Amino acid sequence: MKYLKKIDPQIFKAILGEIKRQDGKLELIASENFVSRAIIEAEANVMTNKYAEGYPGRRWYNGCQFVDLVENIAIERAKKLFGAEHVNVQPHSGSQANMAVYFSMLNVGDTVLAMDLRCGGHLTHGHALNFSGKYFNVIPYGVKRSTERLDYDEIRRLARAHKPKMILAGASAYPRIIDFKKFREICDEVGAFLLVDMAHIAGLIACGLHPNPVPYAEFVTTTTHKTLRGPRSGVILCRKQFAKKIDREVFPGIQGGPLMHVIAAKAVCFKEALNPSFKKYQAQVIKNARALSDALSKKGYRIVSGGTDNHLLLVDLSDKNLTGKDASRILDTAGIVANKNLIPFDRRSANLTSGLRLGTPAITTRGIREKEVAKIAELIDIALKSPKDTKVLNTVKKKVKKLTRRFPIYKDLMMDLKRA
Ligand code: DSN
Repeated sequence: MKYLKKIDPQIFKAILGEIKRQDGKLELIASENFVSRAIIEAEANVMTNKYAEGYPGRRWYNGCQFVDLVENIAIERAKKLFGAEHVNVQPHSGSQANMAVYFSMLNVGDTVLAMDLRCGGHLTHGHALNFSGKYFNVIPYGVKRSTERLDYDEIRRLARAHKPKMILAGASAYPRIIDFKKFREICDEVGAFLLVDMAHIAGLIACGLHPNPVPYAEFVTTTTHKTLRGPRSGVILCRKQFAKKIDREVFPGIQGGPLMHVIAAKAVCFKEALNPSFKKYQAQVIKNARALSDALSKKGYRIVSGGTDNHLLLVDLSDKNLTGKDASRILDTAGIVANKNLIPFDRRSANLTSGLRLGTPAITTRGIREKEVAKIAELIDIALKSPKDTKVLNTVKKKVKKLTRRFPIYKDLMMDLKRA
């Protein structure tokens, strides 16, 4: 980045700061990860210059032979990875992937059944200020109070009562396996089509460590940067019969020119995910999440639903005299990054929350395993027990630093930057 350093030292410095922050803190935000150097190189290059509105072989601009190559490779790899009939790799984000499905299949005002945000759903699953909540009649379903797991009988009851045109399965903060077959059965009973937003668990699904929704759902959307460990972006998988509708809705429906450099990076992400080593990584992500859940549980923290089947867990802080907001701020001071999160039936507002969401994709990428996870649980506990004790928080911070030094991330990038 020597050119950047010379031309725009302010931005150079900020990027350097961000690399150091990512390397020097323990990243437990469940939706974040660290991409490979190959993905960074695929994304940061001259493909950003190219306009390619349209699809491979039928673009509105000339000079698309190389970006066509890239997009076709990305599509074929994603099809293979998830066993999909048709793939659109152009959505800029998960939200836009979801928007394309809504707008291609629904009319404004149509009824949709989707997971309640207060129980783990996403903004695009019906938040009042989001396009989904503004333009569609979204009926929320939640989890059972006693188990904090999806209640398929209740989902069926709601589906029968409201006759939705679409049922949306998938979540941003749900630690358990989702039964897509059951969702399919409910959809068939009421004549709805099924959209699965698998953004959080796409990496696990790619490796067969969570059931694959593709055989059950007409549409599956995902981001590519969470467990899938690719660039920030989105993808739509669908059945062949909807291919034209979806493609038309992405472009020209809701997007213009695709980001070809990001599509190149997505292609590399899918190649990495097809490699057998990716399965080992995902299996370790789950082992680490379980280890974190068990260790915190032993220290007296209540884990929502009693544990986890995937890459994340939700810690209930209601009996700790701490809000999720306070807890995440305290942990950040100590070098541990996590986010506040509503827990099912939370009595606090979305701004304060009673929960803390913790995920293991990023720490696992840097090589951390169960033994270190137990240590991390201990550090979390020490920090949360002494929220106002600067001395204690500083000691935790030092221990976090020591741990991150043992498991560096972006060592080569740091070397390059030092040389710049
Ligand atoms: N914002 C993401 C998350 O943190 O779960 C969802 O897209």
